[in-house]
Amino acid sequence: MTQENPPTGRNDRGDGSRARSTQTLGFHRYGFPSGLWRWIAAHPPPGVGRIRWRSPLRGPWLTSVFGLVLLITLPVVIVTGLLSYSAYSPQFGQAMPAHVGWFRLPDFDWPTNPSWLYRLTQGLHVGLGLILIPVVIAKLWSVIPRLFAWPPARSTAQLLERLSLLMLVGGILFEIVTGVLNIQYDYIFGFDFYTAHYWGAWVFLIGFIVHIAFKIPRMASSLKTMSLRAVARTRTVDTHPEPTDTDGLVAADPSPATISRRGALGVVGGGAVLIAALTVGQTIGGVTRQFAILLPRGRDSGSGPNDFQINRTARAAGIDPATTGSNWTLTVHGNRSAPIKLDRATLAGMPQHTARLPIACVEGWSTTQTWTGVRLRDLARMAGTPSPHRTRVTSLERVGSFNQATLQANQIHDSDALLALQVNGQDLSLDHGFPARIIIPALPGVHNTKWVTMIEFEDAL
Ligand SMILES: Nc1nc2c(c(=O)[nH]1)N[C@H]1C(S)=C(S)[C@@H](COP(=O)(O)O)O[C@H]1N2
Ligand SMILES: [Mo]
Repeated sequence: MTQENPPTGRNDRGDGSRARSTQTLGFHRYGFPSGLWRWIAAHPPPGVGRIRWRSPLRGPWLTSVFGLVLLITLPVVIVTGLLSYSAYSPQFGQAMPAHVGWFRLPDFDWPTNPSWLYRLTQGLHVGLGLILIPVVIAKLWSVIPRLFAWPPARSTAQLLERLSLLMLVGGILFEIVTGVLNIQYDYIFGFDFYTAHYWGAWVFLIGFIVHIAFKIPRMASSLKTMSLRAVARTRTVDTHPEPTDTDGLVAADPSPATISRRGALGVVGGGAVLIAALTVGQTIGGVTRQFAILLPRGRDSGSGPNDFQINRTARAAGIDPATTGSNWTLTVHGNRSAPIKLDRATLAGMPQHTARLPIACVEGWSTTQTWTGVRLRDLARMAGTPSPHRTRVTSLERVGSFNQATLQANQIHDSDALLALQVNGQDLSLDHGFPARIIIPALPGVHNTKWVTMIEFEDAL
């Protein structure tokens, strides 16, 4: 590896001359116009290269510890994030952004079994994403001298590495900011959250892969330089800088330690545990929900059997209670020449089925309740379309992008897929979708349409 600091810059150490001469070779080898590069090297932007980073804790070992944690955990966040896209049934063009070319997982029908699948994947995506924020910050802090190294690169390979670093750091910060804002506020962006978060993820992922390829050997060797057990026993007074490294992480003129390495790891780990404690309530529910301060949306979700999280109230969705009364009917389209109209009493008179199923929102929260209603496959048969290829559900709600959803074949066929009339033994509240709502195992929350007014079963074209 090479020393990135200019001859006159900070961290200029004994090994600098050796490193510099290899880089001079680099110029020739990669055909860089060396005059231009020398000029760039000699003209750092204001401030860059002047700051002295003096923490005695910075060094390859500490960076590698944070790196290892992220190397193991971030793939879970990435994969569950991409799965979230698949769970929206991109084959129907309803995942956002709809057109992503090659940048998506191969098409497959999102399963309905186990019913907690999306609860798990999305809960992990959001929960782990939040919990890792202190680790990401610590990792960035530990490599900060590198981020401001000048000149930005001395060879083509280094330029690629720096570019990947930009994608990695920029990408992860963008994903954290958009993700957190999205769960705290309702789509406040001037751009579409899904589109931004999706493309941000790919920028980050490419940077991540390139970074891993560059850094894994360095990480592995750095981790061997100290044992975690020894670090856990070392007090602040005995905390000394790591040996000088060629990457320039170790401070050239370190200050005395004000916190031990174990203390620093404890702060970061404690931060992660704190966020976990403030988050899990949104999955576990019950009394723990009170502590879920990262829980999005209001906390007043009504009373009795309908007292559980509401994504959007009837009022917020502009539902006129007058349209949900005795004049409400469900229109069912299928292969029958005329659509069927069913009022609520007729639906309640049909065979009812009860299932314990979760609602799991893209925002990470979830709740499992006991739902009762008519099986969707019974309605499909009634409409003369016993094996629909796809099914479109429309809400009374006029505006908003969640007022309709397209469902896959397996999502109609599942014996627990319901048009629910009741929850926990009582009629749905208006906020939970009265007179009738969709509830399907493992379906992302957003597609469990409330205030249903029409269902269209369609055969394959
Ligand atoms: N018509 C309609 N249905 C909807 C929504 C909506 O805004 N309008 N929100 C969806 C979302 S994002 C979620 S997570 C679930 C939440 O259901 P709940 O409010 O009953 O908990 O309803 C879904 N059904
Ligand atoms: Mo949702």
